[in-house]
Amino acid sequence: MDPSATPTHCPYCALQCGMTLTPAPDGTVEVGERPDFPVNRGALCGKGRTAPAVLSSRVRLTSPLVRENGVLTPATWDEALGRIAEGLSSIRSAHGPDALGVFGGGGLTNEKAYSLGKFARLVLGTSQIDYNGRFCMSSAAAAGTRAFGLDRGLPFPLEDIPRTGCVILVGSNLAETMPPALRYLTELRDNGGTLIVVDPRRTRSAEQADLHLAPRPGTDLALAAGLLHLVVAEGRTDEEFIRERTSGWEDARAAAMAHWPEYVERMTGVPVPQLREAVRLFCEPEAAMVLTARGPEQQSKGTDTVGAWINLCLATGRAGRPLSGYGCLTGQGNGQGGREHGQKADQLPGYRKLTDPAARRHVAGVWGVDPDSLPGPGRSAYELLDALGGDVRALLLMGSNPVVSAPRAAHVEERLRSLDLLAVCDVVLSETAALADVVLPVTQWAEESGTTTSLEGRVLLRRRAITPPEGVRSDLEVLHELAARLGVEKGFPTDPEEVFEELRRASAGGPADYSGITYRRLAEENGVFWPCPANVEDPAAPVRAPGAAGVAPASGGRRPGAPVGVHPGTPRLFLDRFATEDGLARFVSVAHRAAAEEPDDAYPVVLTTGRVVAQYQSGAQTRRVDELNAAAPGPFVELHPHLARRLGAAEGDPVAVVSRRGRAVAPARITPSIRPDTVFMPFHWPGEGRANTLTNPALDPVSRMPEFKVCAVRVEAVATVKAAVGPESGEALEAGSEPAAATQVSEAATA
Ligand SMILES: Nc1nc2c(c(=O)[nH]1)N[C@H]1C(S)=C(S)[C@@H](COP(=O)(O)OP(=O)(O)OC[C@H]3O[C@@H](n4cnc5c(=O)[nH]c(N)nc54)[C@H](O)[C@@H]3O)O[C@H]1N2
Ligand SMILES: Nc1nc2c(c(=O)[nH]1)N[C@H]1C(S)=C(S)[C@@H](COP(=O)(O)OP(=O)(O)OC[C@H]3O[C@@H](n4cnc5c(=O)[nH]c(N)nc54)[C@H](O)[C@@H]3O)O[C@H]1N2
Ligand code: SF4
Ligand SMILES: [Mo]
Repeated sequence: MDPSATPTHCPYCALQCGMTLTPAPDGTVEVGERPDFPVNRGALCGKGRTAPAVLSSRVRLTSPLVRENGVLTPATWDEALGRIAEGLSSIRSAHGPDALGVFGGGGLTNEKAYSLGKFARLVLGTSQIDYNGRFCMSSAAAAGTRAFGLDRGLPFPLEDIPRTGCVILVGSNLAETMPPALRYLTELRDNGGTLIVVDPRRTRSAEQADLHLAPRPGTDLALAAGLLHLVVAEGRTDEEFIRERTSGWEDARAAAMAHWPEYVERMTGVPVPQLREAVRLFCEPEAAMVLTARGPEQQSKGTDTVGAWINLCLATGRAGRPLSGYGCLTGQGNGQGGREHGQKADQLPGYRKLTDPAARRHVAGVWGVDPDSLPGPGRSAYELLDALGGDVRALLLMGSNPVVSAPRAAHVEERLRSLDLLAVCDVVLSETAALADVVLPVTQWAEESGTTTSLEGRVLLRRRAITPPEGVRSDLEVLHELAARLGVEKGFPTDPEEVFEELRRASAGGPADYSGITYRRLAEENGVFWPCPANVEDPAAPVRAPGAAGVAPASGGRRPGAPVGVHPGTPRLFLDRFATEDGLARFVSVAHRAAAEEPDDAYPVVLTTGRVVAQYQSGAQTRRVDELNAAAPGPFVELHPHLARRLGAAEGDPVAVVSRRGRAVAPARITPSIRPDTVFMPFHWPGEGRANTLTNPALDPVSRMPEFKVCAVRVEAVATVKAAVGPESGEALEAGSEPAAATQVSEAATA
């Protein structure tokens, strides 16, 4: 490896591929391979390869901006920070601390997420903090906690996948969303294992499968319960496992038995012989796994749906055993760590509960405050966005672009505009930053150090590789400065390692215990899997951190050469016991229910949404990269040839998709790979093709996840719609409308 190359990790998804960065003489930064990092072994997708393009000051913000006479205008840091601090103070004086909102992101490092949560509760004193992870894997997290007593996306490393017998991949298009990870599925099949993909579309991932089940969106619960019915009917349950390692089977069994194969076929559209074949492939081998992603999770019954898939694993003894188990493929770069350290409405660092008196005492102790001064749980992400301009008057936003990515986005945009103060920290002028009163330009991945926790629960060190441009500051500096201006001089260090040292103490003894992890270790090892408590006496013995019930130790034992007393980290969870009080995994009793919005005469088609390989999330970063725009230039509506024929739409013709919340227009992409009753739109773009103008903010009752994956729409060829379309709810249709004053930015601002 070139000695000037810094080993680090990609800024984007949860795979956190290893890469190196080398500054070139012309000021650009070169990405190199890091074959020593086992997860991707040097492979990168196009987003990772081109990530340095977003470091260029041509596309990013390099000066703070404040709104003057309706226009965002360059300002000094002092003015911009002063404006935010004064705004926050005066709104708090007038309306109380809960009038101040904070919104974070799963892309933020552990250090930033931790500091943001601490800032909200300790400096602002507000309960009103949540983050975009609520839109991501919150249903799987809730279901995992309910069943296993602990949520870590994958309870085993990716390297276990090729060695199991069968994988059911539910609503993940991994071939596009984590391309280097496709290797694990290819190797599985090379080893004689089988792959079942559950997706309403025949995606690139589904093309790899031995069996592709294409249910109607929103019916995964019925599908999973139907498979469990067949498992029972065919006598394929693992009675010993059920008896010794689970509770709640009788009720779950009874609920599943109501899902007769023919009923399930009717609900899901998956033919009975395919259901039987899936059961055979899943049950015949020694070991098997179920992996879910956003397809089944982003539903108003996402938590119960994941619960139904977990039930299937438990009933067949495919959990808490080597090479078997249920896992969720977390999405954002720090989607896992971002949900552990306190930016979620109901959480304290270490994956502790904000309502648990012992957790409050511990964290308040680390922070040096009275536990009673910590506010209680606040609203979930969508509920918080919906409350803006009502009782929440100010919002500090870091690491998300809800104007594009939130459900019912036109309404969210209107709420953001109605705030007394919107302050956004970002690297680029995102669509949300463009609405702000104050924008702060911050450093990003390659310009600062910090840790992330990958989808495997592997804590990683991203290293600073280059010097940031003039004019930008880090998110940690922003929080430090704002805290000081609001009267809290101490407790917000700007050095990430110092923050991490405090995070270690705050997480000690919690479910996500990082206390045994140090920057030094992370620099020497290829990441450390949590839980990793400090001060273990015999690292080979099963370790139970106080409060973290039932966490099995790393199966590999002590790291060679590691000093005695250093915990090796925990690649595999639950092998001895689950993390519940009694050590047993809990079945849930769940039954099929309809989506919040089912098709009817006015809106006869189902819309589902998701991703394409070349764009990332709201596109704030990747839409600024030429190579990625060439590959994925804009939104589209994927529809089946039958539906296209009915509309009279040809490939590339603009089609309008209309829901009760609004209307979006994008070119038709006609393909037999989607169900005829369903259309698909990627959500990466703003403007008239914004998918989230249409989506339904109906929330899951447990996880508060919005129903991004199912809503009812009608689809019309644009030439014929002029007279016909109109929102039934009477809501303003803001898709594509250029908000006159608010998005104006003075020329100098982004130069
Ligand atoms: N290229 C790219 N990669 C990314 C991201 C990105 O934006 N772009 N984002 C990252 C993040 S944060 C995340 S969360 C992950 C998401 O990764 P994935 O979950 O793989 O991505 P999605 O495209 O949202 O959804 C996956 C699949 O769910 C299917 N689906 C839709 N409705 C249903 C349903 O009702 N049931 C089932 N079973 N399937 C359904 C869709 O057809 C789609 O193929 O990707 C990460 N990686
Ligand atoms: N219809 C539909 N909508 C969806 C989904 C879907 O499947 N369908 N998926 C949902 C999911 S899973 C997710 S995760 C969300 C994601 O959607 P968003 O929350 O909008 O995520 P990003 O586009 O990644 O936004 C991150 C923002 O933070 C900025 N940023 C990057 N790094 C930093 C940093 O270090 N500091 C600061 N301050 N800013 C930074 C980026 O420039 C960008 O503007 O979208 C959700 N929305
Ligand atoms: S798969 Fe994810 S982590 Fe890997 S290079 Fe692509 S975006 Fe980056
Ligand atoms: Mo996500």
